[in-house]
Amino acid sequence: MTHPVDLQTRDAIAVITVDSPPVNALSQPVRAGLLACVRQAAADAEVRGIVLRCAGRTFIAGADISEFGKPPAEPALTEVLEAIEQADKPVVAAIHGTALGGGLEVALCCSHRVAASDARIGLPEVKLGLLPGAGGTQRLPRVIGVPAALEAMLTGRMLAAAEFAGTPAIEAILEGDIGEAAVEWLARALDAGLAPRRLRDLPVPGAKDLPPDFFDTARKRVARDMRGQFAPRQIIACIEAAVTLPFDEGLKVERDRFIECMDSPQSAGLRHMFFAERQTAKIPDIAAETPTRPIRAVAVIGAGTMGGGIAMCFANAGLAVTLIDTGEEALQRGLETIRGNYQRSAAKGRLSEQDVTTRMGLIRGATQMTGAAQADLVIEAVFEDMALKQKIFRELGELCRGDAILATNTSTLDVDEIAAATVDPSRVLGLHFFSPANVMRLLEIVRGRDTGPDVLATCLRLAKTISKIGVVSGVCYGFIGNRMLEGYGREAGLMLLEGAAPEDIDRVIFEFGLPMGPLAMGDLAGNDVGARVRAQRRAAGRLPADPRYGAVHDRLAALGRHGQKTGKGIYAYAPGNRQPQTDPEVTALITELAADLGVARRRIDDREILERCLYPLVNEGLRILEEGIALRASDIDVVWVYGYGFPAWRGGPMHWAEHVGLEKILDALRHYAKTLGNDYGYWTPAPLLERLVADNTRLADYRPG
Ligand code: 3H9
Repeated sequence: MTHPVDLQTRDAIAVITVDSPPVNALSQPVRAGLLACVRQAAADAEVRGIVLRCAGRTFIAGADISEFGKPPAEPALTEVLEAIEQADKPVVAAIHGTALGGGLEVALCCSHRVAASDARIGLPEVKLGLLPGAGGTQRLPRVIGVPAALEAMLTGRMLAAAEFAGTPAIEAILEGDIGEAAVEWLARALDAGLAPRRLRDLPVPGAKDLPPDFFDTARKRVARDMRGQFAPRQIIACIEAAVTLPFDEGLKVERDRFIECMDSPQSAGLRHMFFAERQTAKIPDIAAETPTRPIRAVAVIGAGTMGGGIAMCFANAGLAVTLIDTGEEALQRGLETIRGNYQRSAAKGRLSEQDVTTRMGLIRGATQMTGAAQADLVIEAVFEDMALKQKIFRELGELCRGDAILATNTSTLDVDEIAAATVDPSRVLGLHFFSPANVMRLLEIVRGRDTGPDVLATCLRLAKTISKIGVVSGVCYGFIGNRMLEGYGREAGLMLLEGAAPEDIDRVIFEFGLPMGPLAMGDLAGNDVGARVRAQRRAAGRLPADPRYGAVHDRLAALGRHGQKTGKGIYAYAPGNRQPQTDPEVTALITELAADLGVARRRIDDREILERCLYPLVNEGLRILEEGIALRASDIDVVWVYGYGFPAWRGGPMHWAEHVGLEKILDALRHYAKTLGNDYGYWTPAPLLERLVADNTRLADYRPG
């Protein structure tokens, strides 16, 4: 196709077709084509009405996001919209697939809209740190009312077009080919005297009946639920303008606020994440057409919290799962926990009783490993013990079908060592789920030395099937995410000894945008867990010989202060209350420990807290990148946003680092090496950081050799 927009006229109806795969985004050629075709059809005296349709899988899915941040190219979308809205004959948008963002805004400028029964509409700009900038904030409230429009724009959620059938939003739901059906609908409507109608001329329904504090309440809600985000507040302001100002003035408010959003670092971060998420499945040495193995039946070994959560992921996607635990009691407990989780979701209205029955019906329990014999994929989720895992893999290698994929959910052990227990290590890899496995979107897919390309490709596809974002990691201790967590946790502990209050460390990280700080997170995960891992690593000679390393948390664990589960950790917790309370006992304990270790205490300001928590994390990310453990910086960002709650609007730690400035980070590492000492290499810059700064190269452009 040379032109992405085509015009054909038949029986006095002009059909304009946008054909710009994959999603008919409003790129410059599409805008130019639309403008030319609309003008031509509008000026043609023979044409009674116009149908605007799209070829391929969807109606226009929005502005072309890859053009954002570049110099604007003519024609502007507003010019196209004006031509559509000002046509003196009816223009019908024929919607199939998803009409999103600028795509829906185009449809709202048409005089009428019809849709296929499964079509969806939405204004998802907020997910890109933007607001609908082509009239959506002014037109949508005029057709679906203020509360529904506000909800749609703040959540960015897609709505079923059928929900609005028979309203000015969607005049009719049509069966069959939507383009053909729309032409017939328009011909009949024209015969019945259909005239163009502009949504801009409609009043905002129910505007007078809104409670006086409607917008203030919305502002309070976004301050709480969308903490730190810029675009939601701007969206509210625009909708308020739709209610209080004439249409054209409202449009002007929208334009100004849209530009502010577009220029914000938050939108840059979220746009980066949009493409980052879609990059993760692209593996340079694995062709897109690599054959994948069918996965219909899955076996999960270990019915603990992790195994149960993993089983739920597959049942939720409609796959049969065998949950295996050699202890009958543990198995029954695991199955009951799963049922309880589903029932809680049903009680909240998120699942129907039928869903609960269907999903539980897909999960079968077994106490023998032979339960895995027919599985296409087996995931081992027993506790972190190399000998135990090797034994399981040896057994699986013998009893499973030759083409079955064998995966370990280990978060710390060497996947290659586990794979070596089987005859065919090419079918082994790591599938590292994050807790709670049925909720967290991240799946680290650990590629072993011998993992087969089709095995990897199958698991990347599978991640999509179970609604996860799969990120490929090489083999190393902690893989991408937990390896980077190490320095973050280490510095939090050291700063406690040096004089920072726990609540200050957690506040700084919370204010930065993470859901909680490192100390509150430790209390949630259990300080005993970390202490056990440290003890093992220390025994294996894998920890720095630094007596301060993990000292505070080891002491807490030794005192039984395991965190929320024991009511005491770094903080104290009142029974039944997760709100952390400062505990003077802990303050005394830390002060005493610091004295024992000879650590001088001082005041540590917020800036130092932030830098010491996050710069080591970034520095480790650069090592991970240089070693080829991560394929690209943006994969690391995806891991941290979806696995650890790093704010998406900061674009993940690596994008954020670039925003801060790599040179500034390098200077800070050198500064801390000097002021805090660098006996254990904590502040040694990653060689890649030094090179990128010396060569003035962007991290986003770096690919491991
Ligand atoms: C906007 O409209 C602003 C206006 O209000 C104001 C302007 C003045 N642009 O997701 P998929 C690519 S803001 C460029 O895997 P699916 C995507 O990168 C926009 N590219 O498919 C991928 O490329 P690749 C508001 C886009 O079937 C390929 O298409 N609209 C765009 O799972 C397939 O994408 C949105 O935010 C785009 N707009 O889901 C909608 N969209 O193959 C964003 C997609 O090279 N898009 N691509 O990796 C979506 O939500 C999903 O893509 C969609 C399809 C649901 C449409």
